[in-house]
Amino acid sequence: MGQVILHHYPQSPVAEKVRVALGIKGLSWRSVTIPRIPPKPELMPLTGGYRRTPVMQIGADVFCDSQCILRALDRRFPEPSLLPGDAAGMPWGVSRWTDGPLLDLAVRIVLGAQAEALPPDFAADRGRLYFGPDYDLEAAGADLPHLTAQLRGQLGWIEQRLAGGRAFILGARPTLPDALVYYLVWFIRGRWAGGPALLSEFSALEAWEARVRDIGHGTSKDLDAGEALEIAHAAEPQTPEAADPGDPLGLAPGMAVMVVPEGDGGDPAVAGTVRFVDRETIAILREDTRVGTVCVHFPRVGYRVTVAA
Ligand SMILES: N[C@@H](CCC(=O)N[C@@H](CS)C(=O)NCC(=O)O)C(=O)O
Repeated sequence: MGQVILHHYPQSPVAEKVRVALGIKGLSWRSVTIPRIPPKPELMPLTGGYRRTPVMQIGADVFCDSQCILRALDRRFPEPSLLPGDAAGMPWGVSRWTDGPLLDLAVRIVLGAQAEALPPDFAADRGRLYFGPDYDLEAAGADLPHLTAQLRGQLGWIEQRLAGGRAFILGARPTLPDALVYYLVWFIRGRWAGGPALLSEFSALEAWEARVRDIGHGTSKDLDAGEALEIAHAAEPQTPEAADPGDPLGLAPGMAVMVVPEGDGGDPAVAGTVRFVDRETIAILREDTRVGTVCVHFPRVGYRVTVAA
């Protein structure tokens, strides 16, 4: 089995979610540090244009989006499971809250609170990516008391869940919902001056946060980006061909498609040929001069697939 290679940078909250999952599973992995803003010339040959963080590579298979990454990790390394049987399905529903409205709120607070101090190129990139072409980080900064009230109420729900002695969100051991909530708490505490004071109200949450922090990130070793490309070039995609007769778009192996994150972030679409399709995943084959044939995986939920004309 090929080694897990994570393309990320230390400050990325969504990457922290995946790093915690690698820790829960106690995995050894290779770490490629990518730039925080485009261009990302040594990531693009792998993803075909997908520019978000993190991306996971296993040989010539490339997994875009933490949803896709976590699912692939749980399938390849089933124990300990991120998705215990008695909670099957539900954690993905929870992720639509944590990665949707809750992340949006956290980003508004973190970027809004330092709107004037952010490097202009970073502010322009993230403003456009998270809030669309009419972004206004100063407006978020001016709305901080309201945004904080929204966040505080929702952190209170997590506090309620953890109060009463539950060590982790689903019980005695850490699972996907812990990673889903932890990365936001990590982001709020580490990147917003008001974070520690806000969190100090929630004692059960803080005790849980320390337990998740102590899990760590598994064992990682740095890898040069160029070497990661060579690894992809030397490998063949391992993704089997799969069709889904119930697919609402009629997608089938061999079709030329474009895949793009939903929303107004200006993300580029990735072009390829369907290799694998089911309810949760689409994987497409694409060619690149630096890596040969790679198979790029995306979640279905949160992504728009169009059949190329
Ligand atoms: N839905 C994606 C969101 C990823 C995301 O937005 N990541 C942020 C970093 S935490 C990002 O890509 N920022 C821009 C960049 O790194 O270029 C996922 O779950 O992986």
